[in-house]
Amino acid sequence: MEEKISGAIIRRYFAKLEKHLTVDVAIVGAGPSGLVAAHDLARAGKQVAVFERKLAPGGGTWGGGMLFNEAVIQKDALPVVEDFGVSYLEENDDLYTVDTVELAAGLIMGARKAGAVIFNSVSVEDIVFKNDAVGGVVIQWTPVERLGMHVDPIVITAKAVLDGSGHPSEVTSLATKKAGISIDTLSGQIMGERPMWVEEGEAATVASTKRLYPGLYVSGMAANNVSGGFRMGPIFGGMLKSGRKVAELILQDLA
Ligand code: 48F
Repeated sequence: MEEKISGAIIRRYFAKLEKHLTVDVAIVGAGPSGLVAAHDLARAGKQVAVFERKLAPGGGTWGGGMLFNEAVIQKDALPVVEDFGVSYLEENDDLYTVDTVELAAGLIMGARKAGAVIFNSVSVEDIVFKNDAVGGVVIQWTPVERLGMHVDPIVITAKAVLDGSGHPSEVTSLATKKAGISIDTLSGQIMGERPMWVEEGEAATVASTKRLYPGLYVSGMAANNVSGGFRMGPIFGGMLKSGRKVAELILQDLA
């Protein structure tokens, strides 16, 4: 019995990993924008792998505002929430609340059930940059990264890479620093997140969701950081709509 359990885990995991060594879309970060994008892309028939540094996917969803596990969404983001079967309550002024545990669990389940595969505890430490385009991600176990062990990573190739890494926009940072490219922002470089201004930040999150360079896309707080948008705190409509928008952009480009 002991051997059967270990064998089943190893066989299934490595079959899953091998099947995703080359994908249509590699998504870095299982926050709300990355999970919505993963869901929409997988639902449209694309092969999608999500790489999440932490053990638990969900990014900044779980904690609501200051660990009060409720978040606010706007009316125009309700269709996304409904797509995932997450329940909500009406507050006022076209604002609604969601239980963030249900939101995180719902987004993770929705992405999985649509066919996206999530590799948790796996960090993206570099990009593939070939023929003047971003062509994949370089991955490593998070514990190896955290312990600073001298171990070479492995590579996932992809037609499109989505930077859904949140505030630090790690993938775009790698692309500008290591590949030395100029991206689609006013300065051609990462502009840096600005302080809190909810309405502006929410609008900028969606407006800044874009293709930055051939093969490289950005969503969520990473999009805000890259384009110099304001932050917005525990309101999630912009994140959900950003995930939906970037999936549409990638689908158009891969068509
Ligand atoms: O930040 P995060 O939740 O992504 P998001 O979709 O949503 C932002 C909101 O949660 C919240 C907000 C603004 O106030 O509404 O902040 O932009 O999740 C990003 C995920 O990416 C993972 C990280 O652990 C987190 O779960 N991540 C970051 N860098 C890497 C990574 C990396 N190099 N490799 C793998 N995962």
